[in-house]
Amino acid sequence: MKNYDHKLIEGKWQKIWDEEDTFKANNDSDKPKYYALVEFPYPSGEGLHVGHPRPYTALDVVSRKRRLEGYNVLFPMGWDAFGLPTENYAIKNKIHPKIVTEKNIKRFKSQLKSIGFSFDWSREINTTDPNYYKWTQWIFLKLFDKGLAYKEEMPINWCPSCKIGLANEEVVGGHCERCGGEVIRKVKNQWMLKITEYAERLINDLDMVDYIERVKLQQKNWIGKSDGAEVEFKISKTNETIKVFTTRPDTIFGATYMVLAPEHKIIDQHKEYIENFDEVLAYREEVMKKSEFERTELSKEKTGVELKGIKAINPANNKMIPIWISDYVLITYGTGAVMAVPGHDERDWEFANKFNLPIVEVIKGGDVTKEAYTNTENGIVVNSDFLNGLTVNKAKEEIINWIEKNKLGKRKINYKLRDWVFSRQRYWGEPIPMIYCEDCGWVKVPEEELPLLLPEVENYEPTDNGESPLANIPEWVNTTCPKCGKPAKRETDTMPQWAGSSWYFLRYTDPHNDQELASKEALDYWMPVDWYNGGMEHTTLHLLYSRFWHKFLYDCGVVKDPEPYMKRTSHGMILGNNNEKMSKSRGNVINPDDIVNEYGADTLRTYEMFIGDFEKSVPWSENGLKGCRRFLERVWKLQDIVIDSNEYTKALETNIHKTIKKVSFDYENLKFNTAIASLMSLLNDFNDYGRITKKDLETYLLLLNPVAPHITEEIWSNLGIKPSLNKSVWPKYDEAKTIDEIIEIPVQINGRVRTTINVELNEEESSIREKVFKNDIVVKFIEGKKIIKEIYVPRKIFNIVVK
Ligand code: ANZ
Ligand code: ZN
Repeated sequence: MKNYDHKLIEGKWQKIWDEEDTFKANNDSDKPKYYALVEFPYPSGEGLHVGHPRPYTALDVVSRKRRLEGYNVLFPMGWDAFGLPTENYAIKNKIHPKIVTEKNIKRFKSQLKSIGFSFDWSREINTTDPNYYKWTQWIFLKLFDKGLAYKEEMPINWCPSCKIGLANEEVVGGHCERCGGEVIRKVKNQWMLKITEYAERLINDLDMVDYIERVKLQQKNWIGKSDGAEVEFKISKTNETIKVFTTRPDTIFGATYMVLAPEHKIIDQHKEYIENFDEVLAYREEVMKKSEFERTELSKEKTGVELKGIKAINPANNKMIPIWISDYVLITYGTGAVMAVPGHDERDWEFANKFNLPIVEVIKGGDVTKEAYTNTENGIVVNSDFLNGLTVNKAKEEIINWIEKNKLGKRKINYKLRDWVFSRQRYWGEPIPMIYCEDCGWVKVPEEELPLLLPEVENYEPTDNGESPLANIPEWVNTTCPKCGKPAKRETDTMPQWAGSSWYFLRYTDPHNDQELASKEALDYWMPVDWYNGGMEHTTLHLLYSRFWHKFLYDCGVVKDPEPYMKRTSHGMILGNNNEKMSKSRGNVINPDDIVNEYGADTLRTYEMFIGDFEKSVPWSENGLKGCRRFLERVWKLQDIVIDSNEYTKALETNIHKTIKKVSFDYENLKFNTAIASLMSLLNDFNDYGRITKKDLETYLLLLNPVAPHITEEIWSNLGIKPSLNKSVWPKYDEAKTIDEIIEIPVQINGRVRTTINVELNEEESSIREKVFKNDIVVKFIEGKKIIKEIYVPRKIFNIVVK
């Protein structure tokens, strides 16, 4: 047999698959459907790195297996191509982002093709294609129609020296990524999407889907549901009340002061009563420079200013308590005000300790002079008038009823989730199809005018006052109101990076449709996605945003299911060989092109699946890669010992059936590494045996094919089997034949056989020992005695000596 020439083989099969449309998904098929989805990449200038193929290979394995199992499989690929890096590159090099994107996509595509993924390339999509973003804009208009898109003043990150609004990822430790200057928060009118309206459904419907538990938890934590109450505190001198949100109304008698977010409206509304208003303003100014993350860091030294001249009245005991402002209270959560209970809240305790505010114990069990007593689940209430003696849970119910009866507030559920800021003052994004008219307010661009094309500009930099570069094109900005015909102005903000990826999985079902985002039939047939795999970094935002849009489209009757993805898994990263994240600056990036060239796509694929636990991050190793290449060379050499027989090799029958079972199971359960290990072990068995029947080799090739598709197709065709491997059928195993021969082993205690146990012919000693000591009769005979000796004579007898 000639040598294993990966270049020749891989080029040949990739061409055949292309020409024969082998992986084309059919929208009209009698077969059951299967929709496998991987996150589409952002086509960066750096090209693919070896981290990309890991998830793609995993679902390629699943897709190829499903096709052999008789499914009509949709496994698509596309480009999430709007976004900052391309825009920044365009600014720097004065090249249109469209040209940059085209070039990057071309590179990515040829790289992906060289790895032999079974994508249906006829369904390739690109979020920057007007035929695609027409529908992104269309969904936005639907959201606007339903009152789910609105404009509101929101703070953005602003670099005063670059005069530019920055995305969160451009702010590094509070500083501008470009110039290093301090970034401040600047308030701007922005488009917002009301994702909060879907918060409850986004939690509850997680019960319908099969996501790994950790991902469900991340979704829930991100939404952050809190059960509690809103309570009104009167403010002295004014006729005003301030509402606080608390999850612990049972501790209200311990509320010894109040803390407001420095941005709280009441401060400016009643500045005439605040004696130290200047000090308050100065503090506020300092705070505005900090990110929310910095503000709420637990370990941080507490700061704050008392509002001198006014007090709040605790409605439970009518005591006057001081009002403070501090950065640890956020304006964006709850009501922007808290009743501080230093006895039982850590941050309140630290604050009270620093500023000498009174600390009152209202739950028994800790020592509140030393630290906040927070672990109060089973605590009993004290120092709290009519709540005394109640458990925390009872007290909560009791006090909420009392608050509601006395019209001091109400039961309230709060979510951490905020509405989604859907505006960016940037060029390389979908134009928001809205027009502002002095008379009519915000008016939609008429649907029949979509797509609203991104116009050509000279310069991609945002303007000096932080508007998008679109604001610099008067002939684009100035238009007429679609409602009344008067002069009006277009919105110049564009959509955020997340927009295009919030519905892309729907477009794949019918990517060339120019009448609808996809036909009802196509959506009904393919959706929901059966299996979606993507990065851990996307298990919060992208997953949440796309679930939200899908639920919205469900409410509009566009899709038939409330959830888009039936199953969601996540992969670990591939690290540099020094265990660090691969990055250009660390100089440890491995380019898959080099690997494909030198070792072959099949070796790369096998290694990426064999490298370790799919869900964990693992370092790249050249030796591991070489080991996989040697394995494939040995697979290739099986052709030297093949005998022309349509029978199984009787002596290896159990091993073969066991391997079919294990590989079939492992491919479905993210255990690609152990599947490959068992294929390596079966290969050894054939080599030890000295020959392999054609029948067994066929089975072997089918099992290995999803991981190493080129070499297996080639050997298959060398064997002269018709039709080609990819039109064949996934092997079945016979359960009875997966079980090793069972033998009976006598168990002897102090020289007398007391019982027998059944074990497999090749069962490990440790497992046999376990069985022996679980046996009822053995347990009875050794009870209360000391084991002096145990000897196992393999396949003969198990001896125990006790005293
Ligand atoms: C009194 C109290 C006593 C509280 C106690 C906690 C423990 P989660 O669970 O995250 O919803 N809080 C309310 N609004 C806030 C804001 N805008 N910024 C910072 N903190 C805020 O937390 C709710 C609790 O966080 C609320 O319950 C409030 O403090 C605080 F022993 O009220 B609590
Ligand atoms: Zn008008």
